[in-house]
This record gives sequence, structure tokens and C-alpha cells, in this order.
Amino acid sequence: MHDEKTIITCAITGGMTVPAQSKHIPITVAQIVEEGVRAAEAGAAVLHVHVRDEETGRPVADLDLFERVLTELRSRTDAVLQPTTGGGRNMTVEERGSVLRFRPEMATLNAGSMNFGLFPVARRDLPFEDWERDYLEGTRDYIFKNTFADITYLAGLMQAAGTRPEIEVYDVGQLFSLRQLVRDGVLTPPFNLQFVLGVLGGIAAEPDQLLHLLRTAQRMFGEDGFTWSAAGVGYPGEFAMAALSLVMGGNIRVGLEDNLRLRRREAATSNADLVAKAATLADLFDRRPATPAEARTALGLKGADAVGF
Ligand code: KMH
Ligand code: ZN
Repeated sequence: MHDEKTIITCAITGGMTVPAQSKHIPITVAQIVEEGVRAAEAGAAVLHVHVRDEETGRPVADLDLFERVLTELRSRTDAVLQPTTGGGRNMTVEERGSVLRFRPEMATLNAGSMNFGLFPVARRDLPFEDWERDYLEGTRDYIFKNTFADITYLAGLMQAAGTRPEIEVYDVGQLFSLRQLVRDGVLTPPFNLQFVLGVLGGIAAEPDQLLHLLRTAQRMFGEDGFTWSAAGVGYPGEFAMAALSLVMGGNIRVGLEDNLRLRRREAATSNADLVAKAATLADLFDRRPATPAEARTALGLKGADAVGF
């Protein structure tokens, strides 16, 4: 029987959506912080953080914004704060990695390059600003770049910062890339995997795909070689993957970064709504949200006092 605790990560705002898609997407520092605090109160032990231009809502890698969000969140919650190194479109790997100067406990590390298709969203009848339509349409000819050199570079920054990577895995082939990075000493098990399913260009958010990812990782790294979590993108993918992960003993990620709907025909009005639904789902499977302290132990983190913000 697996551990009753499940680590709920809340992905607060992300870099995949544009504000026209939902008025509930947090944009300003104050909104991102408030949403994070409420998500932690609802049961999230880890907060995954992106930042956006406060005027336009465009995803950015602005260090001042990151510093304000991380500093204010730290003063209001003991949840683990996990900034992205994935960023958003058109950010260089140096820009993406610059957030590590804050020496967070954890940060994302994306395990491979891929197409990252957001363009179908541009077909929706929404009041897009010009930049929003360009941002979405431009993903027809966009590669989310994470070469072996990029991964090695970012992993080196994390090593120096005492930051544990959460390795984002979007397709099963990326697990074979990880195996090479382990052989080369770039990454060392046990590590933390986040299976991300449902990105157009990555593996689909379907049960057999999650099982394939998990079984492949287990064969490759051993059951004790990694902790794992599942993040489904879109609806119903987010909660389908959460449900299967809960049954399989995994951790889960929910949040407006990945999914804007609470139910088939009901928009999510906050991250806390999504976290509360995840916590209810956990309870149905005899699981409960891990506390931040339990998450730090399970994920091998250095503690909030060792961060640089
Ligand atoms: N946007 C998610 C699909 C990252 O920020 O580094 C993946 C993600 C990765 O959150
Ligand atoms: Zn992200």
C-alpha cells in the first residue's frame, strides 16, 4: 500500500496561456502571491512560480518580478517555492536560468526539446490582443529548446545554488535522454520527476501514456530511483492524470498554468479551487495533502532558510 501523503504542487500562472483565455489567470505580483497563499491554504505544499508583465500579462523572465513574488510568498507561506527555468516563448536559456541567483530550494529542469503547440487556442472566439494572437500563432514554428547542453548548463547552475531540480518529462524518449545524463554524471538519482502530459508536441494526457512513462522510468532507474508527480495539461487531462497518480501512489500537480476549467463547463475561478478539488480527490483514494515539511523531506530539499531571497 503506498504512502497516504501526496504532494500537491500548484502551478499558479505559467507561460502557456494568455490573459484573454481567462480573467482568473493571475498576472500582477499581488495576484500571483495571493493566489499562491490561498493555494497553500487549500493544501498545496509546493508552489510553481512564473511571472508576467504586470501591464499586459505577457510571460516574462523579469528578475525583479521574480524577486518580489518569491520574497512576498516566503513571508506569507512555508510552502516550497519552485520557480520555473522553462519560462515562456523567446526566452534564452541564460534568461531562463537567471532565476537561480535566488538559490531556490527547487526549480524546474525540462528534459528535452520539443514542439510546444499553443496555436489551436488562437482559433477560439476570444478578445485576443495582437501580441496574444502572435504569441499563440507563433508556436506553429517554435521549438521549446532544451538541448543536452542547455540541460547540463541549467543543472550546473542548480548544483551551484543548492537547488534540487524537478525534472519535467513530456515524453518517454526524454527518459532515455535522462539516462545518458545520469551516465555522464550531469544528474544523479534519486531525482524528482514531474510527468507532464497533454502538451501538443509531447505525450498525451491519457492513462496508458502515464503508465508507460512510469513503468519505463521504474525499469530504467528502479522504483526508489525517483519521486514522481503527474501534471495533466487541459481538461479533463489535469484531473484524469491526478486521479491515476493518486491510485498509483504518485504526487500531483494542478493549477491555472496547466488547466483553466474546474469542470467540463465551469471555469476555474482560482488556483485554490483546483487544489481543493485535488485534495478532495486525494481523500477519496485514502490519500492526504503532504505538508510543506513532509514535502521537503520526501523531495530532499535544503529548507526555506537556505534560499537567497
Ligand atoms: N508549463 C508546463 C506544461 C516549466 O515551467 O519549467 C510545464 C512547466 C515547465 O511548468
Ligand atoms: Zn511552468
